[in-house]
Amino acid sequence: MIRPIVVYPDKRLKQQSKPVTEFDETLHTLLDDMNETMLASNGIGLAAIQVGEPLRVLIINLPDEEGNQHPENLIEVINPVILEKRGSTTYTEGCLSVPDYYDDVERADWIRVEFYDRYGNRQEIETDGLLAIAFQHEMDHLEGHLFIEKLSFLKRKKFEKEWKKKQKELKEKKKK
Ligand code: QAP
Ligand code: CO
Repeated sequence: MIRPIVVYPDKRLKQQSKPVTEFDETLHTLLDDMNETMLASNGIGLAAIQVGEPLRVLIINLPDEEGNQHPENLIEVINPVILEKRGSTTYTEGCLSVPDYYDDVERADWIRVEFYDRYGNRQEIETDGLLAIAFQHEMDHLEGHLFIEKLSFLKRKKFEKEWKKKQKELKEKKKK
């Protein structure tokens, strides 16, 4: 089932997510719903809190060169921990909870992460490039952080201004 996406400035996005303790059917349904929701919204990554579940769960599915997403490339990530990180890289990020805003964010360019799959098996991954960026972006959600919090003061002002303008335009449209 597609679940509604929680959008900024909803306070739920600031919540600390709790570790998963039961790798049961409820978790599997959450993961399946998150995947359906992400694909329906043209996302490449989604954290559980973005559908209102404060659990340390995230999914990532990076598209291929043609921009197509494949089910076999889906990574389900439970209770992740960054064990090591190196270097820095900048990427123009977006977020399903901050629709239609994109800006440059600096992050580590190589990470080693420990996590669990849906059955509770421990996994470890070393990665760089877009996958490393996606892991860090989604893991920030688990701590209640959004990419816009990482912008410079001026860029954050630019975001707030554009966001307010958009909200106003949406209100005008509703009146009609
Ligand atoms: C996080 O972001 C991410 O504004 C996932 O209108 C960001 O899936 C991972 C999206 C950067 C790696 C690099 C955003 C879709 C999707 C929008 C997303 C929109 C439609 C964002
Ligand atoms: Co996000």
